[in-house]
Amino acid sequence: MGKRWVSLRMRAADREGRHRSGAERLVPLEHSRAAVLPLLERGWSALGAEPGRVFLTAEPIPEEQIRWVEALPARTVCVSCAQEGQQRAIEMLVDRCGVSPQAARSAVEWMRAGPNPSGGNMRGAMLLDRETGERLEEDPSRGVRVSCVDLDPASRARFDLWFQGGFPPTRFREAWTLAAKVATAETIVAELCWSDDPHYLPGYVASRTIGYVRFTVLKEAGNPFGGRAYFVDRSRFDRSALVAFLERAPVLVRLSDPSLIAEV
Ligand code: PML
Repeated sequence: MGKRWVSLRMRAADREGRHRSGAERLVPLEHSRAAVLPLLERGWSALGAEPGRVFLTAEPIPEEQIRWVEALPARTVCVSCAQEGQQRAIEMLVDRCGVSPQAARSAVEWMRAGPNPSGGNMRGAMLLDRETGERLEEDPSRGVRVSCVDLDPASRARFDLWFQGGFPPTRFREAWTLAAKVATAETIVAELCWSDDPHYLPGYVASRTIGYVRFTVLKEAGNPFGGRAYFVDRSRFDRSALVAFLERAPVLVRLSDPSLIAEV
């Protein structure tokens, strides 16, 4: 029998059930106790003084089910303001990833105004037709939440050694890890993301072809809206298969060569 792994998921929600924070880990069973505490603390700190709940789920995963994928090469592009960052992100989606200008602009508009059609942010990502920009999620107020993914422990150690605990922030590591899983979904041609944290301004465009390209500023300071848009090739799109892969297929990301992250 192979090694035993555990998928850990944390979700914090306010009293009305509105999403406040979420995080994922996929760790060897023997690391699972140590991994739970930071998730719990993160959930509580996202709620602050607000009443709410933190949900923690732990699910055993047999090693045979885990798919290994290579980490994406990552680099940072410096821009001076959100307008420049968004313009350059749109150009990258259009010129390098096969997304139409209309679909790229539509994603930016949704993310600036709050991607949830009922107002505000979503727990998961939007699925957008790469040609028309049409929303393709079954429930557009929930979106699709990528789960069951992590950097494998040896790669995590390599990553930490490379950056020696300094830059870049944890947010980069987590987003870049999720993006590696997303990029292996064949029907997704690209991703656009920035945080819903009003004070965290960087964001990225990612795909199999360009890797993970961070922009130092992709949203206006103080804007509480953000999220993720996955651009989908409609001709090959099977929603249930894609959602099953993103939400449930266990994936470990391997960083074989730290020079992939040398330009972050
Ligand atoms: C998020 O908060 O989930 C989005 C994080 C975007 C990370 C951008 C980066 O620093 O690379």
